[in-house]
Amino acid sequence: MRLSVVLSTQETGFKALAFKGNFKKNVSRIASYGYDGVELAVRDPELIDHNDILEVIREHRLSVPAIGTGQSWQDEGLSFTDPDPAVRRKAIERIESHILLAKEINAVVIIGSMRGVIREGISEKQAIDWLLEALKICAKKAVEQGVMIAVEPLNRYETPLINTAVQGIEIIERVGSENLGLLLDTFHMNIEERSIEECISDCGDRMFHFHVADSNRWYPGAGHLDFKSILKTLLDTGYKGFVSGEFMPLPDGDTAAKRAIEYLKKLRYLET
Ligand code: LER
Ligand code: MN
Repeated sequence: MRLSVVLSTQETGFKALAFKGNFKKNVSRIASYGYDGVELAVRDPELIDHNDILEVIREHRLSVPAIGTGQSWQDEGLSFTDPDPAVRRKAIERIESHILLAKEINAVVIIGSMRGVIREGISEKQAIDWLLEALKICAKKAVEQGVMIAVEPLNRYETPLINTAVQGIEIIERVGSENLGLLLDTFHMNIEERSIEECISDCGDRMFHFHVADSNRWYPGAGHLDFKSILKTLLDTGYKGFVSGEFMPLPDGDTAAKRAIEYLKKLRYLET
């Protein structure tokens, strides 16, 4: 099982990431701690130098399993369910641009916060219709480019749209594209699912990516989740992807990243 940790390519208001700021320095530290990859949180792919980024990543022999896109919502307010068609269009175009970057670095594109929320005066049906429309356009682009998209169920305090894996599977089945799967995140599952293990087993091979944080969104080992059981269940599904640390930089990003990998290595699943 390979491990990665989330690194933002720019400053952001999003709190649950261990690394942001100096890209080169951060990538070098992540590699030195023993990680196999970095998950890149990219607000706008047009504002970063793809070649520079690739060079630094390759220099440290790291993979990029996934690209997080949520900052387009958190920092710019773009979403698939905004009542303004121009904002919805911009959100779709933004994800299309993430898809092109993902193709270059062989990564999965994450759709988490970019689905948006249900705005006042908008019915749930309308929001879901907009979401389906956007996902269909993005899935078509993903198929053309040979890129996979992972939709992430998020807890109820972030959005009323797709809180559980069952709702996630329903939406990807309605879109009906092989290139669309799920990203499960232990922090969100701990809030929304009856059993984290059952949820992982039910999701099976529809899981394209996996996020870990403990119950308090600190690094794994800092809360009360049973990662031994969670990761065993994940491996039993045949999951071959990365386990990616998306946690708060507490007590600071470097300590959190080091403690996470130390703790997860002790569970002895990383060799397989
Ligand atoms: C992103 O992966 C995530 O888990 C969310 O909490 C972002 O809003
Ligand atoms: Mn997540």
